[in-house]
Amino acid sequence: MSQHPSAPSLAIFCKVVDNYGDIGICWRLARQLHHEHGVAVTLWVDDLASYRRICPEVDTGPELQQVQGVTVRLWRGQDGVYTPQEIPDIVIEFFGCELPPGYVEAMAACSPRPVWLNYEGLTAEDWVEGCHRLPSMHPRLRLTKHFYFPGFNERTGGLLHEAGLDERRHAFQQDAGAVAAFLARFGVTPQEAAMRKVSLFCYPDAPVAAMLQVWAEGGEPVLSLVPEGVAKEQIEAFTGAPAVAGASATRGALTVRVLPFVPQPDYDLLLWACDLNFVRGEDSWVRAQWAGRPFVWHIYVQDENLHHKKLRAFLERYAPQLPALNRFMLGWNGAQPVADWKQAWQAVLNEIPQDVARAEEWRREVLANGDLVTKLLDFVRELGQAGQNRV
Ligand code: TRH
Repeated sequence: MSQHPSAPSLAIFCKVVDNYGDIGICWRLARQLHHEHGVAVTLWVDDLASYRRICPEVDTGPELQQVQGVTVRLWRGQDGVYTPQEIPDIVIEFFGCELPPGYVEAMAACSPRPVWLNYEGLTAEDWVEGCHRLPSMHPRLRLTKHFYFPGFNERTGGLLHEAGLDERRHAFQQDAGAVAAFLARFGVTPQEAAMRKVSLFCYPDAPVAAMLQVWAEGGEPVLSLVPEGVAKEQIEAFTGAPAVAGASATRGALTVRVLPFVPQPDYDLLLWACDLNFVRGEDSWVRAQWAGRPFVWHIYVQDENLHHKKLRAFLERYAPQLPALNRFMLGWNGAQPVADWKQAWQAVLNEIPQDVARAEEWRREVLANGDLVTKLLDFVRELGQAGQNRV
């Protein structure tokens, strides 16, 4: 979609703290705002190399470039002088990354002032409902920032979900040839494609070695597809070779294949192609929820085991009727001991039909509240109508 004449301009500031989730989410947000709503988006990113891994069109050199209609600017740091003319109608700071002070000064000098949102991390905890859309006054300047919390129900900001996603997913999953051709790109043979396919994306502390052993000793053939760099030591112990893209090994019933880190749209295809997905962090977790397949979430570790609370909050919503998946996810995250991984996995397998049904039901439930970008733009319009801001 080209830019609509009345569409607002918007900037997203993204600090790539660690891993790929932050830029992964900001890039999705930017694309959808531009492609579906015609918003003129500028994405400020401090780490173009990480961005390039999920979007190979990105050039790691220039200060300024256009990527799929989005203006991408290298965010060099907190210094810099900005003028009010440079400030768009809407400014989104991702995950409390601090905007450059000069930029904030320029925002305050605008008349009318821009809408300023802090896009927060996703959690299923109840407290989010009380904090979503709350204002926070700047201590010194005439500026108000509002908190925007993504979430799973109508009292939160929704989840990123682009138009036509489900149609594309269904078409792909129903086209065995397309699935086989996609997997063949990674060396997956037709025989392997007929096995139970499990993608494996997790943090280093996941009990991967135990799982590999269960699959290898199990009664059914399993193909595990592992992005390069994930569970490196455990994968190398299994394959007996460096865990670089293209490496593979079979032991017992298990074949492991190490995949290259693929561009973001291909990661969706991987989730759609597999029967079960191990995902992590925030963005792959959400994408697994749109894949219509059972998933096991590995949550990012937080101090004082706060992440276990977040995991339980999600499981209470998602899996109250799925005891095996519930127990397995708690065990995978170290939130509950697992006496016997073989038994825990078998219980999940026995529950697969219910897990698949729940995956579809959940997707419908969550999307009934609208998608995040539409809700975010509605909120921006409300703020504009309240007379405090532009738009
Ligand atoms: O990379 P992550 O661990 O990101 C995390 C989370 O965002 C977490 O909230 C944050 O606090 C922490 O980083 C610092 O996992 P996540 O969120 O799943 O992001 C991975 C991104 O990488 C996602 O956009 C999907 C993408 N991806 C690809 O594009 N290709 C691939 O091959 C793979 C494996 C992932």
